[in-house]
Amino acid sequence: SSINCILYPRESETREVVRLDGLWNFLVDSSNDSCIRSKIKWFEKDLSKLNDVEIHKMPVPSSYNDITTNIKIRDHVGVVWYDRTFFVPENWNAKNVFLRFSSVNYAAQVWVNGKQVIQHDIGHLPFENEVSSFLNFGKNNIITVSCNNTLSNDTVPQGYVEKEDTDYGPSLIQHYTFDFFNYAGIHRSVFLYTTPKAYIRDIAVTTDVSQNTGFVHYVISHLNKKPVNCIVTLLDKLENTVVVNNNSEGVLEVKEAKLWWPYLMDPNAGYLYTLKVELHNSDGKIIDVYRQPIGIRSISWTNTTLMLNNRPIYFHGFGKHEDSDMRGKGFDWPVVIRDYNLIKWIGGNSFRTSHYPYADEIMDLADELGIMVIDECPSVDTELFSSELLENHKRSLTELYNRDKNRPSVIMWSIANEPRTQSNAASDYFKKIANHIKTLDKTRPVTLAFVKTVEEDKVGSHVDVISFNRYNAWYKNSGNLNMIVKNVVDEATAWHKKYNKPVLMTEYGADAVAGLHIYPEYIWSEEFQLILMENHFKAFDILRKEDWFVGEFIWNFADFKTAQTFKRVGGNKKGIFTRDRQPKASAHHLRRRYNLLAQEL
Ligand code: GCB
Repeated sequence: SSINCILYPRESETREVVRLDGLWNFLVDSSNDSCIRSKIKWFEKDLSKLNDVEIHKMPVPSSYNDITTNIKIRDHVGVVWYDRTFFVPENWNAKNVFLRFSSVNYAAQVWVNGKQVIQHDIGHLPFENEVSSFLNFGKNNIITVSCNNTLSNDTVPQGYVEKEDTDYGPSLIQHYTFDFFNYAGIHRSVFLYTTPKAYIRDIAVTTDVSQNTGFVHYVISHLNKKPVNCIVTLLDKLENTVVVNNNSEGVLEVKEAKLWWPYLMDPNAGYLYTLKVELHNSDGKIIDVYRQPIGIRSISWTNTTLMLNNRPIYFHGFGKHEDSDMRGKGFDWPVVIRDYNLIKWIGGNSFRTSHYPYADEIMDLADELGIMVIDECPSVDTELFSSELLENHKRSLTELYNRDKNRPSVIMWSIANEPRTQSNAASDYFKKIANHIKTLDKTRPVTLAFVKTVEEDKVGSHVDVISFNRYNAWYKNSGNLNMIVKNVVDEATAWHKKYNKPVLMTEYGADAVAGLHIYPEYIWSEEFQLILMENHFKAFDILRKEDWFVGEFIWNFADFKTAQTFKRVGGNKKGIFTRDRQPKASAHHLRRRYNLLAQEL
């Protein structure tokens, strides 16, 4: 069992947080090779005590695929095992101790001291459980994690596994259509944290704006047996009290509120207040304290515009990936901060978390720096719409909503990337998916990145904003740069005409191998990527005269690794930055445009 992660682990007067990041022991389960070792219950062992050549040191967080020199580990299909020991202080005895995984790809089972404590199966999303009763206090403990990377027709995202004959006997091969390497492992931080026995379980905040006044609606849920007083204080950036309330539910009115704006629109960009929540018992003693950062802003939309604080917004940003050399999808601060510095250098105001939720810490920075985010759940390329998939897909959205609901940077939910939307089955399916997220959240619009043509599509009426991906002069009319402007303008217009909704382009682009120069421009060269971009800009400038055209996102921010195919040269090269985050010619060009757009805001 596992409970859904709601509040990010934060230290306070009443809470302690410890990270279990660092080196873990790692072993590939050979069950697929039908070998005796697969029968071993690894969770009953301590890998560090076994003298076994197959046991590796594995950094956490990281994908395991690119860390060793073993091709079998890189391409492994199935289960791997991780373990490590950790010390629990004696005085944690009196508290609740939670174990939280910020993400594991994909299906994870967790044991503490040989007893199973958590099971969870969707990647890119956190999960946790209270493990107090499994711990040895004042002693060492052992934690074991099994992680299974196989994808099937009912997992989010989907894939299928086949047993194929190889020169060394039958072997499992994972097939998938999505265009990024199927990295696996413990991708983000692992936390141990404590709460008091009676504690704040969840905080839900929505905000609204009228003139200069902000309204903060909040609901606190707490777990406690006796009655408690809930004191909610809103603090500004300098920790001055703005307003206090003595209810677990209410509305705070903030006169002359400092609104949350994207960084290009306001010097107070990314302004965050802190909602300090305290539980007191009847004699006024503090039971629990949690500080939740919040931003005050409003989002509204019509069939032609998307507005932030009652001002129309135009996105100019990126599709991205969590991807870097060696680390794969493993969280890494230098990569995260380098990326934000490059976003600022280039003048972007937004990104889409293509094609799965990004790390909490990346989202925290979007809140704090004032970057708008289209928050995408991990559904990619769906074409078989089973009821089991529907339940899993809904669950991925529930978990995403629970994690990100309080974030000012999240401007819109994206419920899927490029599903095959031409059938009635797809229409029924996405109607249910869109209703599901709309039931959870009425304050944000819902979109989907479409790839089927306007004529074929049967899903557009279920979302609030139409996003579309199209590769003119690349997959379509390859090499022909003279068919871009009209095609882009016509397609965007057709989407708007068909559904009467705001439209944005979530993907366009061309692969370019950094350093490959061919003039006149020819596909795969830096010149080609640049001119392709230039011609899209012409289309966007025509479209921007229509108020319903609300944004442009280049695919992709940086080069990234994919499955092995003859269509990819060491991965997808559509980045305007290389995989090690150096600019191609196109990055300099995009920078000129995004800085001009910024001046118009
Ligand atoms: C797409 C996908 C994206 C791919 C991209 C490409 O439409 O949404 O995941 O990487 O095209 O480069 O083929």
